[in-house]
Formats: sequence, C-alpha cells, structure tokens
Amino acid sequence: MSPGVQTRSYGQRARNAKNPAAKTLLDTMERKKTNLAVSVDVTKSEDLLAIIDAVGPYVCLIKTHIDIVEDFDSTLIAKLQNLERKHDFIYFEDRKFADIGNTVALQYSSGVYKIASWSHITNAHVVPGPSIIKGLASIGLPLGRGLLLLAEMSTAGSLATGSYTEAAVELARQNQDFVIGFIAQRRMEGLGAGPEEASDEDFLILTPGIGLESQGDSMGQQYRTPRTAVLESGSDIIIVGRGIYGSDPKAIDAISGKARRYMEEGWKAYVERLV
Ligand code: 5BU
Repeated sequence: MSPGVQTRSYGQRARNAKNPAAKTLLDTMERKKTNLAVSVDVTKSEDLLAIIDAVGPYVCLIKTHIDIVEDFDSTLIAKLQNLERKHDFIYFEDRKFADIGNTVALQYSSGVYKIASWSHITNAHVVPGPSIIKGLASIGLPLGRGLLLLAEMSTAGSLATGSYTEAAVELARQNQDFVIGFIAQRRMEGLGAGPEEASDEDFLILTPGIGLESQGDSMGQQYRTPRTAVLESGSDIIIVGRGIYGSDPKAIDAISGKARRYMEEGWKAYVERLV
C-alpha cells in the first residue's frame, strides 16, 4: 500500500474536510463504523426502497442510478429522504456527467430528477476538461454538494489510465472546494505532482467492482475483494451492488446479511491499515 493520508482515521479526516458533503460522509463512516456503499441498481421503486431499508443500517452511502427506475415520480425522492433520516447515510447519484458546463448544470439541477436537490454527491467524467467542474460547481457548491471525478474504471480494457488518470487528479487539485475525490481502483494522492503539492491533499477514493464471490460478469465488470481494495490499494469506500442483492432482489433477509458481511470485511481491512 502506498504511504499517505489513508493511514489517518476517517474521523481525523472529517475534522480537516472543507467540503460539507465530504465531512458528513467521513463523520458518518466514523460514527457507524462502516466504509460500505451499496449500489442499488434495480428498476422498480418498491425494490429500490426495500433494499435501501434492508442495507441502511450497514452503509455510509447509497449509490443510485435514478434514471433506471421505471416508475419514478417525484414522491420517490421524499421516500428516499425518509430512509436517509431513518438510517443515517447520504446519497451518491452515479450520473457520470460528461458534457459542456452549461448542459451539465442543467442536467444536475433540472429535468425530472433534480439530482442536486437530493443527492449529496455525484460524479463526472473529465473528458470535457475543467469546464465540466465549473458547470457542476455552479449548482452544487451553493448547496454544499461534493463531486467525484472518474479517474479510473473497474471494467476490463478501460481507457481511463496513465496520463488521463493523472489529468483527472490535476483537475481535482485545482478544485478542492468541490471535488472531494475519485472513483478509482487505488489511491491518487501525489499522482503527477511534486511532494509539496501532494502533502496536504486528502481525496476520498471510492471503489466499485467489489465482490466476495465472483471475479466479474459477462459484460466486462471485474471484481476484487474488500480486503484487496481497502488494505492493499488504499480505497476509502467500497461500492458493492450485485454482490449484495444480485441473487434475488426480493430476498430482504439475505440482503441484510450480505450487507453486514461486506461492512465487516471492509471495516476490518480499514482498521488493519490504521496500525
Ligand atoms: P456491481 O453490481 O457491484 O457490479 O455494480 C457496480 C456499480 O458501480 C454499478 O452501478 C456501476 O454503474 C458502477 N461502476 C462500476 O461498476 N465501475 C466503475 O468503474 C464505475 C461505476 Br465509474
């Protein structure tokens, strides 16, 4: 594991966090003793709500793809917010914005989903360059939201490598009020920077492509274990989807049990890396 800020506790990092969403997330992780985010990729709002209710006690963050919900209506947002209050977590809409600043600002604030109004964290590709951050920040910063940049992806053959990944880190460095970290497979601090620049950086690393029982799927997804991601690669938050609800999205007791198991695995690896 590379040396750096990841050996500090989530609680210590919360105290230094400048962005409110990052601070809330780190405080929640410390309070609930969990670095698990569950990605709930189901198409019926009833299943979405039932799974969130089942995994809620074990997560710091719920990741959504709100545009795959077939029966979406605006009352769903209030129901999601009730679960947020009941279980003490925050939301990350995995929207992967990728357009010019003006367009992403509209996509983030408006339309059917009004993402910025309820999702504490969202993410963006860096393909358009700095303008995408400017556009999203114009909406998100006044609301205390945080942005993750896609520095790497979990898929086989991903093109987000090398100088592309380094450019993402550079963009984050220039926008530390709003950019709170990365979707990545390993730590990013210091990438492409001199030691001076890297010394006071603290980016959250959120890692998808996590599974205990499977190596991947038939469409290029690749899985690593919570232990590998957190202990060996220095990830801060493991993102688990089908590993938790995949075999049967209606089997609520089994889903709770699996969420607890991933939470325990993730936390154990984190505690080990602190010492
Ligand atoms: P899974 O069921 O655990 O494979 O779901 C992973 C989720 O994380 C899914 O919602 C993807 O859209 C998301 N994801 C990913 O798998 N890999 C990536 O590199 C990025 C997002 Br970015």
